[in-house]
Amino acid sequence: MPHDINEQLDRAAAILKRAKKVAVLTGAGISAESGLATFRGAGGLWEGHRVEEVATPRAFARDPALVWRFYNLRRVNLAAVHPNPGHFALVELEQRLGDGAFTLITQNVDGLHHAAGSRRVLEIHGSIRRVRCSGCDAIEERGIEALPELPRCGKCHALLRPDVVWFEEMLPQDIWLQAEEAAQTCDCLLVVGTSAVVYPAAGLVESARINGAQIIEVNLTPTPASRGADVVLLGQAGTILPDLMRRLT
Ligand code: BV8
Repeated sequence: MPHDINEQLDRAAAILKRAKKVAVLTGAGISAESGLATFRGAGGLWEGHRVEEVATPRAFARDPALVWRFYNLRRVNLAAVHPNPGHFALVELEQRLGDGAFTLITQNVDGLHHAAGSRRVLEIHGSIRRVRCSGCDAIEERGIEALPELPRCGKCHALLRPDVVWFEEMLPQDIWLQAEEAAQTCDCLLVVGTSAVVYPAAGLVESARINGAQIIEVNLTPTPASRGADVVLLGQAGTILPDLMRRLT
């Protein structure tokens, strides 16, 4: 089927205009135009490891220095990174809808939605701007300051770890329950820049759909979420989302 982007954008705008409650699910693709590498596909490898190999509790137990090198590099990179028009378009969408009608669920750990000004943000995979003690579980905001290769807890001296959700770990339950609720009660779920392969996050799309939400997807390429989507907008989030916002006025 030919992909007439203007027609698809108009269809998506019509869905968003009708929706009383909107949820958004974002992934690494929305930060790509800010200069952050995505996880899968070209450039998605780090020191010959896939993210699924570095971001696990087993990897941290085996070689914490390797894991910290991966996260320290990403933390340091954030100093030169700023939100892009895709992030700002979602701030605009939140402002249009108002409190109680908008939830932004992100798999990203970069903090760029907050930096852009989004308010109702659920970081379901945590944040690399925080550290958590692997011994006493104390959580500390550390921004993007450089950390030693093996940082230790000031209270109990156990190793600190990034406060993110690794593979094979449970998501933070309170945040996850809010994300599920938002997906199950929205009229429209906007799915942006995610390969939609990491669960349970990817399951939110199906969950929204079976509860009657319309699905709009924004991505460079089709994903497993495209099959059940009402509108698939193929292109860069930093171009598509601002265009979509202009069509809401
Ligand atoms: C759990 C966080 C219960 C920190 C990340 C089989 C065996 C074992 C486990 C499983 C299994 N099957 C499923 C599982 C569960 C597993 C999973 O889903 N695995 C998959 C990969 C098979 N999930 C878990 O383990 C989760 N926990 O299930 O708990 C449990 C308990 C014990 C044992 C088993 C289960 C926890 C998952 C959390 C993973 N955390 N990292 C960090 O960032 O370092 S994963 C990582 O992937 C990212 O953080 C991100 O959050 C997530 C999703 O990736 P995306 O954001 O989608 O990024 P990706 O690169 O893939 O895609 C980018 C997309 O953007 C592309 O589509 C591209 O086309 C597009 N794009 C690019 N540029 C643009 C663009 N689009 C628009 N505009 C652009 N400019």
